[in-house]
Amino acid sequence: MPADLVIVANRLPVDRVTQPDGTQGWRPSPGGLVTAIEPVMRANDGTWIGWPGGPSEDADAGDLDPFEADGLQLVPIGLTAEEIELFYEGFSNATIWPIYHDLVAKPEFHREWWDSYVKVNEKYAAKAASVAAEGATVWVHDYQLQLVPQMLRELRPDLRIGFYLHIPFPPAELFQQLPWRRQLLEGLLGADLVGFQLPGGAANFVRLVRQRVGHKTHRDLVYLPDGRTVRAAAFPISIDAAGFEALASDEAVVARAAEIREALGSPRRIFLGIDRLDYTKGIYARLRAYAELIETGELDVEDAVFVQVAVPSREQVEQYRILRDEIDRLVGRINGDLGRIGRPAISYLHSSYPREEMAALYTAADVMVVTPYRDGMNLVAKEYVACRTGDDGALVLSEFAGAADELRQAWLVNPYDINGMKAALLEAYRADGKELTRRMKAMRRTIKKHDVAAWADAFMTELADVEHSTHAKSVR
Ligand code: GDG
Repeated sequence: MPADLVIVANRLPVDRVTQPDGTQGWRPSPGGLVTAIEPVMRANDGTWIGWPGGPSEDADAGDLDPFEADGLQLVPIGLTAEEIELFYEGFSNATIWPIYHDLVAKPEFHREWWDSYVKVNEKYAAKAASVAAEGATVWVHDYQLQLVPQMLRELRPDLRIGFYLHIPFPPAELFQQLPWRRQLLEGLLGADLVGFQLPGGAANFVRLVRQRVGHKTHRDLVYLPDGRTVRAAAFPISIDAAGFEALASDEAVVARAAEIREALGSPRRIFLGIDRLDYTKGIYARLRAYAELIETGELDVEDAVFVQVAVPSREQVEQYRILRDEIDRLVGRINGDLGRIGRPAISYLHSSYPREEMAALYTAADVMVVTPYRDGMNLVAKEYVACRTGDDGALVLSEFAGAADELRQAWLVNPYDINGMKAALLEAYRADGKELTRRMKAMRRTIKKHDVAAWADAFMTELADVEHSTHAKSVR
């Protein structure tokens, strides 16, 4: 059944799981992208192409058939163990990810990783070409699939192609380290519309295209020699604000929030961090800053506790294993040195949770601490705000998260500045009710207005218009 809307993303919105009886089943998978796209898919009866997780014996054997899960049309792409290692863990997560996040970790460059990236991108493009109806709209997502727009355009010039990057797009100074910089730019230029989280990312892209590929550009437009125009613009992603608010108002969630506070020993203040266990998220420095406040007596373990949820992520990538060990050691040391019986300084959870539990944690937390070194947006910060139905609670937010552009009333911090973070944590801890309400009310207004539906609408509307304006331009 050819589809009029095709979403192409690295992952499907479900994970493949082997059930106790040995049969294969599917389970919804969490994550920023899934949270954001699912409503768009449902509203447009779309088809979603992606990898279901786990290795396939022979990825070309067509062992994976399209299926329907929870009312969504899903088309799985199989990846072999080797492709997972080279394309996914390698090029996507150990080359692109660190370069696009300010070199927070050192990127590795390997030609065989790149070769696999090209091959796997071809696979996604071929699949998209085979399921898209004549003249359909295809929306390609994220850094794992930057070559797909161009590959797909070659196969299917009739399609309208959009691309959205969920992570930052780096300045030229960093991007040009990539041995394959030109191919990546040309891959993205296959799209009619390239979307970024922030205007800065779009500007970086346009500047690089001008410098490295030599195309003419004007503001957010790139003029290609074949007469096509590509638009690069910012579409800050958001959350289902009403959905989170409803969840946070649910009786069971409210009761669970009270239970969490009690289980923590009913402290006066609960600090909370929720992140994928990723070196970009600044978990280590944040916990150190908090521990120093306890050491100096500015905070007391009898009054306050820091709950840090670290969601397991990319566990096969070496830098992620190292990070996990470092944080394990740090938490052990902090609690060993500063905790008392039944009163740890940090309550550390290396696990993922259902949405209801996330909402209960957001509801229980007095100070939400989100301090990435670099983050495309950060949905956790927005989810916290959405859950604060009483207009209370403090958000401490890194200036380097995309969310800081909108959530101006947060306590904004430089995550590299430990003393600055300590000061902000204390201020947030000590803030009076009036101050909290003033800030939270303003932030809640922002996210209610700019929710995920508005984000998707803006992108889809722009994508629908782009061809039109392209035509108008080339005719003129
Ligand atoms: C990338 C960009 C950008 C997390 N753990 C659980 C869980 N989650 C959900 C959160 C939130 C999402 O996953 C995480 O999104 P973030 O934005 O915080 O971070 P990334 O995963 O790095 O996402 C980021 C995003 O894409 C979207 O464009 O904002 O900058 O890096 O929604 O709630 N959900 C559940 N259980 C968990 O344990 N149910």
